[in-house]
Amino acid sequence: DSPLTLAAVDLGATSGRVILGGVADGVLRMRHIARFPNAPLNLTESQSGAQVVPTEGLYWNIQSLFAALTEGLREAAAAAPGLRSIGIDSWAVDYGLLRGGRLMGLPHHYRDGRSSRGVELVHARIDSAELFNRNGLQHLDFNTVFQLAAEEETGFLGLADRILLIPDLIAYWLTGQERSEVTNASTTGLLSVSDRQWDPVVLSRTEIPPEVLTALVSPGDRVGYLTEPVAQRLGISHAVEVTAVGSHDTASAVAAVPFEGSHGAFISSGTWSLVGLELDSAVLSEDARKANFTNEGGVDGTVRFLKNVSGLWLLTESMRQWQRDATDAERSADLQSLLAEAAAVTGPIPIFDPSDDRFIPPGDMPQRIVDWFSERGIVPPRGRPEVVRSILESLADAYSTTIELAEELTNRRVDTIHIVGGGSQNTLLCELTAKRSGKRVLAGPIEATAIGNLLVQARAVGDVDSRATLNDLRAIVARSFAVTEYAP
Ligand code: LFR
Repeated sequence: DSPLTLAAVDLGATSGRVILGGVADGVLRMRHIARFPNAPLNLTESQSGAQVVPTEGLYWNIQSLFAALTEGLREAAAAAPGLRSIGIDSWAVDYGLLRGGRLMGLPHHYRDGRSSRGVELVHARIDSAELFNRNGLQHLDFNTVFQLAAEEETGFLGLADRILLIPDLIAYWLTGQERSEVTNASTTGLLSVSDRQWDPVVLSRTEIPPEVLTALVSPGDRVGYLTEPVAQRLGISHAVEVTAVGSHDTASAVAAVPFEGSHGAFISSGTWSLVGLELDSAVLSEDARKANFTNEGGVDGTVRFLKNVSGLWLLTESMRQWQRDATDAERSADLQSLLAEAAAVTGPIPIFDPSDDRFIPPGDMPQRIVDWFSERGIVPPRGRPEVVRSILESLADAYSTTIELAEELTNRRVDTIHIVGGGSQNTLLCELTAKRSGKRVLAGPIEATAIGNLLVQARAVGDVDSRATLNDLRAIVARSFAVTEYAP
């Protein structure tokens, strides 16, 4: 029985969780402590009529998230008297603006529409080819650099003296220390892909004052200890540190992919599907830029060469719409039975591009999918099971073409696709991926993000040898969790 000495706080776009973990005899054990919803605030929806108000927009309810995660940590501390370390990860790119140590307002949600204005402003100062050469990132309207440009125009950025990405903001509230964890910082667009330091050229061209950014830390570094008042609130009377992990959830998830050799690709499948390869160095070719591949920073200096393909968001957002439309009798219809019906659909199913920009904002996904087909003169799927089937076929198709592209762009051969995260539980999605790609799929672990978070902490505090490589950590994953194989 291994003592549970580590806590992972993992915040996803639809829910957050606190999980305890401990490594003994080369095996990771985990205990789920708390799970809580993450419901964004749509302040536009709550306004009446067409009146435009300054608060319009989509935001994260950061206060309620912080309350829920600290309550989870209090329960974790009670269940694990030997708790030594806490690691925090979340989705990427979003941030809080602070002045004098105080948060200036709710952090915007990356699905808020304002960033397209920021794209225009940034591209007027630095074109997309030069930006890619400097930061290695795929173009996504919501990359922090574009969000900040939109913020600058409203005068908000000028009032701030600090920018902290979501996990860094939480670490600051827990420890009083302001730091920027490097894997997540690599998604801002402000970090140089060559040395992974804040890029002075991008900063000056976009007129972001360097003083608003904080010192970088790497996964495994100590951020600080819980402050006295926080420790008291959590019922802790000994020193507990916050350890930097791959604070970008995808960095932690990929750290926990149990690759078997050098021919594996990953799909981190949740709200998004992050599809690609782990490399030692960035690919900055013109072909990679045109294909809109990204080079994100990973744990231990690795590079995640990937594309954001949409994900289970299409499914959850469709379910939300169907709930809104449903009569009382239908309201109980659950995802599991719908997936079973989708699996039973026979005959040809049309597929769409799940990465079309129209699917980014919240709203009526089934209608947008129908529109996508109608605009092209293609007969759309009819009825809910067919729509679900079309979503999953489209994702599987996008997975398969993205991996082929990655093979071409890197001149590597992939024989196995690892699917981790919530999507690895979706049997139909895994089967379709194997079928469409013609490659073996290994599904699991589901909680890859929390696992990657915990293993980096385990190495940092010495529960695992401090010289352990990423491969050694992955061997722990393979020993601790089963995977399900799907043949092509
Ligand atoms: C996945 C993820 C992706 C990022 C998107 C927005 O949860 O972190 O990697 O592109 O969310 O932050």
